[in-house]
Amino acid sequence: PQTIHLADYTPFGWTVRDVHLTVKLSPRATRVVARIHFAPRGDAPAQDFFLHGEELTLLRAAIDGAEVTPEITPQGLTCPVPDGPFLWESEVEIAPADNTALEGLYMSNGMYCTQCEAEGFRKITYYPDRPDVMATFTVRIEGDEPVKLSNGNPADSGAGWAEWHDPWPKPAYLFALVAGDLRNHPGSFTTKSGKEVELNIWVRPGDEGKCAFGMEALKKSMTWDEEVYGREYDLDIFNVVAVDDFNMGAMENKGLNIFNSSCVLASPETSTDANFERIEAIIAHEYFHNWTGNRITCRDWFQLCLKEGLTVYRDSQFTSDMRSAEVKRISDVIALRARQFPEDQGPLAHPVRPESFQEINNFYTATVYEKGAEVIGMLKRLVGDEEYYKALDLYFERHDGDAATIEDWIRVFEDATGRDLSQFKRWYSQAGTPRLSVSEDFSEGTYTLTFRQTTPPTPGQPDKAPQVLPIAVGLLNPNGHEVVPTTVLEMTEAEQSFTFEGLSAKPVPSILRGFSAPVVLERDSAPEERAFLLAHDTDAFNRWESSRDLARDCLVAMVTEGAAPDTAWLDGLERVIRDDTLDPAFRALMMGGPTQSETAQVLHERGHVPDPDAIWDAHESLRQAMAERWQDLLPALAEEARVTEAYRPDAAQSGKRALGSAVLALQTRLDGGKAAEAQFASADNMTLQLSALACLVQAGRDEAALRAFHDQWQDDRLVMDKWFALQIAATTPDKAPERTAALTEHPAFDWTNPNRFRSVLGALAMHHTGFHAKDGRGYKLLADWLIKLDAKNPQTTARMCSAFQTWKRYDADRQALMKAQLERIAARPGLSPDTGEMVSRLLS
Ligand code: B3K
Ligand code: ZN
Repeated sequence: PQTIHLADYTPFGWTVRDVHLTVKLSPRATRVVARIHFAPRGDAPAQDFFLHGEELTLLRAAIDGAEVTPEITPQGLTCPVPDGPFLWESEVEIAPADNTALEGLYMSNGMYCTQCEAEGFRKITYYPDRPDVMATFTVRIEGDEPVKLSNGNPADSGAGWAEWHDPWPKPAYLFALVAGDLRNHPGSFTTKSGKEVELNIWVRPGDEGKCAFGMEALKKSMTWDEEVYGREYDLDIFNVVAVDDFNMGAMENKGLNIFNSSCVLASPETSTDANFERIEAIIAHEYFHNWTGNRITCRDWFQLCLKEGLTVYRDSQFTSDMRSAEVKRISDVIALRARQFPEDQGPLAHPVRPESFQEINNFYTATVYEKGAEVIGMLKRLVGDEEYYKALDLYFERHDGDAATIEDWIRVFEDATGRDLSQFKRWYSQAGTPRLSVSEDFSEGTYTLTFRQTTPPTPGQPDKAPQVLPIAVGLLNPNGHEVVPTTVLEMTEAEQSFTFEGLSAKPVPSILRGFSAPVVLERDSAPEERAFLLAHDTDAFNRWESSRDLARDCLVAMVTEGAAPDTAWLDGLERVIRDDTLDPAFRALMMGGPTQSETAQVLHERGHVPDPDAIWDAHESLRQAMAERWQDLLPALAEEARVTEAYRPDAAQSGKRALGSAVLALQTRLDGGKAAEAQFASADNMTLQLSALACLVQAGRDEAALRAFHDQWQDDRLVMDKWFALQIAATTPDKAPERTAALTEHPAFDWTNPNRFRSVLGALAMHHTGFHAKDGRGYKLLADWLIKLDAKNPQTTARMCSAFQTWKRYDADRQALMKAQLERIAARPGLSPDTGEMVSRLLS
């Protein structure tokens, strides 16, 4: 396999004026006729005319009307071409019904659909399939399917055909086509300049009733982008389609977003509060790409974070505005630590802007997305809100219609703010999570904080330079009053001190408020100080964080020294949980505590080898101690969490239900599942039903409930995904691998459907103790299935290989077992390049 380097970028030698496609649909013999106008561009180095094309049968090719015979390889074709502009015509045949990789044109439940990002268009026709080649597209679809959709505006249609025209030049990865027997949930939106936009959510017959929430989310997103970023929609129509077989969440194709049905379909009976929040965020994310991704796209795939980091940042701002900003920030940091930190600290570590890759699909990672968004957040904190929006205005003005780079992005900020951002730019090129330690000094009214930063080596980057760290700090006096409100310290050196004058007593610092930089903060503060911040900090994030720190210390002591749960921390936590002036969602988060993988990560960071069984035991005894300690408090909290009005998936109600399920989980430890059984029987929404079922599984009292749930929902594929996942996720370690194996034999286990595959094998990978079963049966089971799936769907297989990314953290026996499975995958004849690249990076 070939490695591609950022440093080797060269522009394509031709521009494409326009593309005309005729797609004659047929499951095993779709014909694609392309007519493309090319013109040489003077500013590109001399090169052969090369068009990407994979798995295509070329039937005919012509240049300016004269037949030609190109030279064909598995990657594409070359052909002599005239010196000036010319018309390229080709006709190819493809078989969407045989396309199990779900990339290019494929079929899902009888419906045609496409996924072209990153490099799927080359499986539809011969084309310069690279994001810096932008063109207008006209697409004619021929077929009997009642609904036929493509990008842009509808141009014309007749019996058995429909034509679409997209006036906005775009790269091929944003091309989309959908055809099938679909029903629409219609809507409309008037933009701020008075333009009427037709909106549709297209679904399979029977799913019409699950579209209303997505439609409202879309309208809210359109309004928000106008109000906050001044960005208006730019076509007459915006279509969203739900498909069941999809490799990821959703795709921002111009004017025709395609969604994994799990990321758009919602109803109170079938979706949890968390599903609703995620759907709202993904609808927003894909919509926001219309400006950050589509109108301004990426020059090459190394610049992926240009659109993804920024768009994730924008969707997190949107969710903060729609719901609770504090709760969103805490949830984002939990997710960052769970997904991005392990990546950044293991064999898969790579910069936010990678410098080389074999398969770009392997770089749609938490680092590119979530750390990419953190980088934007830091930039905003450093320059301030006003300058940030000034810079964004300039970005849209200067680069509209461009395929841009991170250099362009940084230059916009430098020009708009007058700052030198050369050191800041390191965030894009240097991989790894910086560690930040801090010491303090107080004398004669002057308080000094001294910070040190180091970043451990990552693959290919042994030496790290200091990063620019915005460190948000506030100071509290010993009475718990804030004496210095949040101030952003700008750290640029490896070691740097900051002073605060005129203090009458030694203050208590609240450091890294709002998690102002994605670092590991190493601070050996006294437990009393953490308890003090838990009680008094005005920054909600750090209030939560101080409790989390105490929880981490407590769990580490329990695992490594057999210590008892820390009662002082539990007392402090109880005061917060009891405080009914605080948002129930925030209190639910406070009750949550670290996951077992997080404890493993913390142990690893502190130089211990994590033992999954010991971690399980420690978590169990801690939860049990909480339940017993709070047994008188739980009924009152349950009462407070009760929602009496009709179900609404908004922040207020979801927060209450989140508190309720945290309480129920503890209560189940005291009553063996009585309360959970009652809730399961009376639940009229999926949030309550599923949280009750989780408790019953946990308590081992699940047979009847699992059967009832199955019988109730067996015809709803998205709910059945939950049924599969939950009984693995919530079970005890000894049962997790067996249950997984048994569920792979279930008649409803359609392993070619990525959602179903993930709901079973993904649930195993996320069951920390179950996956890490000492005899290696968890590892073997996952590897067996990855090998099997790879032959059909390399993208989903490769992505799921990251379950092994922390393998070097564990004891020698487990390491050997995991390594053996990775080697077994690597040795598989015919392994896809996608999975091949992942396992070789994991083993390196
Ligand atoms: N841009 C797509 C992801 C495409 C993934 C290709 N393997 C969805 C998104 O980030 O919005
Ligand atoms: Zn995106």
